Amino acid sequence: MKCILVGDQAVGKTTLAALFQTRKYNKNYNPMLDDIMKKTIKHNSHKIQFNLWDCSNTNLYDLVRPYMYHDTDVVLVCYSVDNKISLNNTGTKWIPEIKKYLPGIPFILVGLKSDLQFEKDSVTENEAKIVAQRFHAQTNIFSSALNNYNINLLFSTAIQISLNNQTPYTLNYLNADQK
Ligand SMILES: Nc1nc2c(ncn2[C@@H]2O[C@H](COP(=O)(O)OP(=O)(O)OP(=O)(O)O)[C@@H](O)[C@H]2O)c(=O)[nH]1
Ligand SMILES: [Mg+2]
Repeated sequence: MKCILVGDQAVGKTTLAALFQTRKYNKNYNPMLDDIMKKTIKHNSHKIQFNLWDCSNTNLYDLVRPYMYHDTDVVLVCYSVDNKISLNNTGTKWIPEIKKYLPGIPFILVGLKSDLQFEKDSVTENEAKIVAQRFHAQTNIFSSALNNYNINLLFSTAIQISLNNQTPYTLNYLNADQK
């Protein structure tokens, strides 16, 4: 099962990925590190590997990034709640890019750093909802790695969407692997 993180620079993707892997907030995490975080989850008594890919946003990577998209089951399109431009860029850059390279693949619109949602000029839940509806996101979730807010909800939703998006063949294969 493959889930990718995309979104503007510094919105908190790597911090989220690190939290997913280690279950604790690490503000010293190396922000340059692109990585694949792996976790085995149980589904109906079968083990499934959930792979979270942290796709770098560096412009240099614009040409190579699409190669990382292959075989994705679900996308987390991220922006930072304290940065309206990053929300705007989901609609102008990130969602069009995944619709181009991953047509029909479901995505969640994710507002990271939700601990900053009451700061001046931050994104409101209503603004996020409008973007999510306009671009047909499966859902939209505010979360904070700092406060560990909605992190479980975010990944359990992503896993559920991935499962629904698996072809029967893949699921059979995974189940057979356990025997
Ligand atoms: N307040 C707050 N800050 C956060 C949170 N998550 C990450 N940050 C901070 O935001 C900054 C950027 O985080 P990264 O995880 O490196 O962001 P990124 O999206 O991976 O950035 P690039 O790899 O450059 O695209 C760091 O200083 C983090 O400590 C959060 O939930 N709340
Ligand atoms: Mg990063």
